[in-house]
Amino acid sequence: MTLTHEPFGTTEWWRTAVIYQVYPRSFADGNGDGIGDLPGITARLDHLAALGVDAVWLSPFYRSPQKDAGYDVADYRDIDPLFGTLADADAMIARAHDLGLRVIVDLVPNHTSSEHEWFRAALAAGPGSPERDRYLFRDGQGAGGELPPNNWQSVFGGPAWTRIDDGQWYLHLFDSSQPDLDWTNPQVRAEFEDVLRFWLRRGVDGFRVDVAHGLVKAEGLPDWHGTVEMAGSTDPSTTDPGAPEDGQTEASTNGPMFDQDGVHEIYRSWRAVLDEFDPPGERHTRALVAEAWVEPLSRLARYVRDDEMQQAFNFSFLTTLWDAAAYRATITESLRTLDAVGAPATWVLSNHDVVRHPSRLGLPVPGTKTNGIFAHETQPDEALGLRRGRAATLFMLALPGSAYLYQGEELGLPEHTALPDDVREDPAYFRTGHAEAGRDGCRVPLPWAAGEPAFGFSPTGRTWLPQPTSWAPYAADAQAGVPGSTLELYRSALALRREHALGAGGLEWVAGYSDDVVAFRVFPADGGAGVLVLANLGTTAVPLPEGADALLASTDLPGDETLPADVTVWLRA
Ligand code: TEU
Ligand code: CA
Repeated sequence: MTLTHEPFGTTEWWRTAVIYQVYPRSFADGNGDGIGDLPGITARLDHLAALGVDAVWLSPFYRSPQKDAGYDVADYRDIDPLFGTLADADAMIARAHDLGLRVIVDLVPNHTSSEHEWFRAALAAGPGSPERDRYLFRDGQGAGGELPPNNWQSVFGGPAWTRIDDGQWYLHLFDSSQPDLDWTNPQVRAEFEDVLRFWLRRGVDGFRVDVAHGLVKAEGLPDWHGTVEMAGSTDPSTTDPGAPEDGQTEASTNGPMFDQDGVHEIYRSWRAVLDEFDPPGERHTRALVAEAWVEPLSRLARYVRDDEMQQAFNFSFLTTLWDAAAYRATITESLRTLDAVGAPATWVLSNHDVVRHPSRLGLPVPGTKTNGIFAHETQPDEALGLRRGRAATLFMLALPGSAYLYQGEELGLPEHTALPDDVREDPAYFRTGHAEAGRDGCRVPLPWAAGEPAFGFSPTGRTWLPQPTSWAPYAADAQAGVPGSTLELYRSALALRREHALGAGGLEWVAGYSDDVVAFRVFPADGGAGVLVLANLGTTAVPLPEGADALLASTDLPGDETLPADVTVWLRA
């Protein structure tokens, strides 16, 4: 047995929190226009309290032309009319706090919308102006400047530069409607510190920082011959055959536009801003969470040093393939590198940018294909994927640290893999020339009530993306109180996690099981025995320990003292 991680005990809330991601346009529609909104969220927050999560993170609800579903912000201090008003945001935050839920909002500092007043002013003011210096405008190459300033590609496909009428080009790592800011400009730094204070004054408990690894670009914007893409690359057919066998793939995130040392100074200054809001005698009550697709984990750990952010999403865990040895390696490495800087590990399987994990795990090579699935491609096995998805979630929720859930995963929702192409909205689908399906399939409005129009998402039955007709059995009201349903599995797991203080626990690997079994014991700081977790990622059943006392299993156990394939069990240790 190897002790991998000492218990932390319970200190700051974010060290152990289960954080539920709300994607506002698809959570619940209050006014019937087919798009989710803040009143819809507020009305359904009791579902999250009953689920047993500690906090919610909301994807952007700011004023935006919605070219990238709100990750293109035109005004960081206002709510888009699609989602409601500032008063609706205040009411949502107050209701969440009444229910004991903390609130994390999304901050998008790498780029603004092209409709932001700064970008409009930059276009109007012309080359060489201070207005242009808040963004990355450059002259082109070639005799007439007709070639882009460098060879960078957008993460969504196509060139990362767009030329404007007076001949200059501007950089956009994402869509052309998302011009990158120049973070060497002090005005940009001051503006975002002020935006942080604006939301802290409204009572938010933290920020999820979008593209946290992208703000600073290498001096001189040098050419680069690597590839950038959404969610890294986990499809073995497109990865380097010499890539390590631990399930981690060659980083696609190490170019001159990502993970530059200069970003850390920015986060130190933000940490100081958040600290202004700590009540006397308390420390780090507000949290910063890095969305940084950075590998290896030792580079990611730099974002969560004590004077920077509190957490970083663990995308190495999300992209680990369905393989016990790969999971052991990722979990060990995550705990080791994050312990070294005093930060909690985080765990995540799904979000609004990747194919939902039950669908990924139902593919012939389980865990691949993060970037969308078309109807004409190999389809996931829905039942097998759900069985594995539940098993994956159950071992994730036992791990020490903080875990993220993406809305709808508590219902076991699959990806919508049969969306007609003419309803797609993700710019990644368009900018890759339709080569990638993109992210719409994980963003379909939630089913709340099996018998109602739009499965209860909207009072009028309208939905901005169509829901599969097969979703009735996934509706929240069809699962609530039903033993064995995915919703009840999540509720039970979260209740037991709290009861046994698993998030604050230590972890040791347990020997004596087949290599295909992820076997570990998690134990509380107070020295209690804790919980033995066994996840069978192999193809045949394995014997359970003698006298095993099951607290919870991801699928009903057969009762013959075995753990079937693709099932996780929590046993009293
Ligand atoms: O996604 C960030 C993102 O796509 C990159 O981190 C990328 O995967 C990586 O750098 C590739 O190496 C965020 C949001 O989650 C997403 O919804 C937005 O579309 C995007 O930023 C732009 O704001
Ligand atoms: Ca609405």
